[in-house]
Amino acid sequence: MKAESTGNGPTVDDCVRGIGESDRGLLARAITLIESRKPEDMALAQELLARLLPQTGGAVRVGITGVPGVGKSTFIDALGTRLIEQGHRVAVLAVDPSSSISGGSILGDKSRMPRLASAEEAFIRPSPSALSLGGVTRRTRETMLLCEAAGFDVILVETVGVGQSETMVADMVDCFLVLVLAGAGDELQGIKKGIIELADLVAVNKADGDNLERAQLAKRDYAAALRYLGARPSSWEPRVVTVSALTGAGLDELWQLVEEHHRLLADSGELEERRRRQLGRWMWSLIEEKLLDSFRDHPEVTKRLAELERAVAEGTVTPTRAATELLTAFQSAR
Ligand SMILES: Nc1nc2c(ncn2[C@@H]2O[C@H](COP(=O)(O)OP(=O)(O)OP(=O)(O)O)[C@@H](O)[C@H]2O)c(=O)[nH]1
Ligand SMILES: [Mg+2]
Repeated sequence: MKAESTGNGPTVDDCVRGIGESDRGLLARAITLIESRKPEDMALAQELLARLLPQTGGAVRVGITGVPGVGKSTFIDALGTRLIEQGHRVAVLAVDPSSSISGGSILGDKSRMPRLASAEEAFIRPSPSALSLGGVTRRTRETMLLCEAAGFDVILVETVGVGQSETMVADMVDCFLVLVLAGAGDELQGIKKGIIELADLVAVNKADGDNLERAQLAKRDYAAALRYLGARPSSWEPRVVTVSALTGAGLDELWQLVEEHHRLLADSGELEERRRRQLGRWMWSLIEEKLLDSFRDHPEVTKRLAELERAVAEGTVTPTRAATELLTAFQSAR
């Protein structure tokens, strides 16, 4: 892709126009540009984003997490299909830091979302393969903005509990939904890892058939756990519901809660405040990432790093001394 029409790719102008017209092909190519690691592409991507920024921010942004097998793909397919029937346009994005290791994304897998994948009003984008979680989340945030500019009014961001991915997703959405199962173990899932503390909504999935009663009991347990966690800095009280992604039971009620949450936050000014804080943290995480990259790539650092790491592990050099030496080498040779 070129800024001017010197090559065969669409120009930034083409992308701005195409995305404004909800051209899915151009949206996909613009996302590819966002995901590129080539410096010239990155510059074009930033130019494109700057041009589109006034058209962004209009969607309800929902993060969805849950352990493998909880039913995320089934849930997103069922919920997304309903939303489309109600006239929404739904974009599904994924944050999967493991995709860079496995080489392919396990999330945003279109074959597990058959109805949504074939719908004109839906757009599914798997997790970008990038080296770091920071890289994956930056690209997902920017992709979210492109989707909003293309007129998608619901953005669903899916993630699994790998490392910090849940925290990162909670920090890019308006509403964070945790899917859980009834009685999989004694522990309430997500409590120990602090994920439930991030939740605006908890949905006990697979509340169908023989499992219905257990799901209702689990709902009570989670509601009690949320009360136990106490007050948060928000006027919204987190809620627990039971759903069945398979039968569709509870999905309408759940979406009503998402909308209620959004209205409440918008009316109280918390939504704007939340998004502003997210942008500030995002900027800082980019700074940290870039600084760390240039530190690691610095010749003086790479020369000494392995040896100092070994010495620290063996206890012959203190971590403080090693860190100081590396930072001094980094700063002095610029
Ligand atoms: N009974 C029942 N089964 C469900 C429900 N939702 C999902 N399942 C089944 O649970 C299994 C896992 O569902 P997925 O949607 O693939 O789960 P996932 O969370 O996306 O899993 P990963 O992509 O591996 O993280 C599938 O066999 C689904 O058919 C539900 O509400 N009720
Ligand atoms: Mg899945």
